[in-house]
Amino acid sequence: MKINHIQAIEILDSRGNPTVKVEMLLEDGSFGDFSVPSGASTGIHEAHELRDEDPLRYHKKGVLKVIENINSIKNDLYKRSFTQTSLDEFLITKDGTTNKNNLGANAILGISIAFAKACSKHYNLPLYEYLHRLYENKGMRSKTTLSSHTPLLFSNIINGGEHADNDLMVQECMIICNSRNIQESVRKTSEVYQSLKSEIKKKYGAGSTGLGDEGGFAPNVKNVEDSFNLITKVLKHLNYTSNFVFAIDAAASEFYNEKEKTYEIEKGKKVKSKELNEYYKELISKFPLVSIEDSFSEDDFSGFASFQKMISKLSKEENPFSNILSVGDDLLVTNPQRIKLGIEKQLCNALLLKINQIGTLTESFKAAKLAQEQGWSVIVSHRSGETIDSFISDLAVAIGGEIKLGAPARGERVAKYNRLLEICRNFN
Ligand code: 2PG
Ligand code: MG
Repeated sequence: MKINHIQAIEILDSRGNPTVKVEMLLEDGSFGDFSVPSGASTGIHEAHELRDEDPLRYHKKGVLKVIENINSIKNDLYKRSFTQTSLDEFLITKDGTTNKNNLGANAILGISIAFAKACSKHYNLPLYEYLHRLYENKGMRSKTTLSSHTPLLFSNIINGGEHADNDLMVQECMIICNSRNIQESVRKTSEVYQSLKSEIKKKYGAGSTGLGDEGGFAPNVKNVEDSFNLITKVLKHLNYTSNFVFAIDAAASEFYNEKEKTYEIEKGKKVKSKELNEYYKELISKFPLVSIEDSFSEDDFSGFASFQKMISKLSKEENPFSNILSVGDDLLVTNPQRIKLGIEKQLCNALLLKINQIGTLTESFKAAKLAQEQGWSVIVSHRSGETIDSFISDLAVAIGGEIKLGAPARGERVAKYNRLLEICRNFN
């Protein structure tokens, strides 16, 4: 496939910070674009997100250098024909560093995903179908092999940590609707979200229903128990107790004190690794909690290993669910090398897949494959700084993964829910 035209522009993300949007035209006129998301609780091993560092623009967050870098390789890109793999390899080689320091992972990802979208147009396939065939190495022109997988929704409805201005140290309190019927899961999740608003107002008073970065509420809850008690009450009221289970993203790197080797799990309450493990064990026994992401700090391998051991040893009474997910986000950073390490050292049993942590579609596919071959779940994820781009919804369907997509509110989050409603409408 030959690229005829590329244009990159600086736009705003959902936090009002600049990010880059890449638009691309192929030789036959097929068009693709992608707006790159951005994290707040980023892992230290993520690929490099390039920023201008110019104090006079956007508080140093401008992305004009990213645009310059894209422009500087445009002519080379126009010269030859590419597949997704050869394009991504070209970009990786052109950058020449292991963490995409030179061009910037944001520059590379913009081109990589805009190309994938344009190719889906070229083959006249829905994006998820195109991605599915690419992932499974199936022919593009063969008879349809429509993938009919509806992801489970990991919906972050109470925000804390780096995403909210409250005292909750754990970053995300999520609910997962256990239905794979998309109309049902979106509706029930939305109903819980709306009822939760009333419940928060009742308990915490006026001014308590403000939102965090991912559209979830950010009331002044002290801890996960407070959050889960609120949600439990709402579920009971709606008669949805059997329709939902819970998940958290501890994002524990953010409350880890390296020097002291302690975790500040609640404001002012610091615990050692062993106690943190006990804390999680207690939460699992008290609530239908089936998934814990980044339970320990990104390089605290012994913490992760002990957590993995703990969940695999839980008795039926302690855990009525067959399998608790230990999800690696900052731990694995969608990087095949880190995933291999995670497998070898048995650090977790699920991958959070964020395309901008690694920077190309090819490497993201490699990460997902590695995890799935291991029998791990793969949860495709948004970032806290998003745009209305809904690529991750197509991606989750294409690879047969689940999806983490924030609350069912605010344009940039709703875009992903709505895209799933479109894609999966005929699946059930
Ligand atoms: C996370 C993400 C998304 P951020 O930690 O999983 O929820 O947050 O994009 O800020 O890293
Ligand atoms: Mg996370």
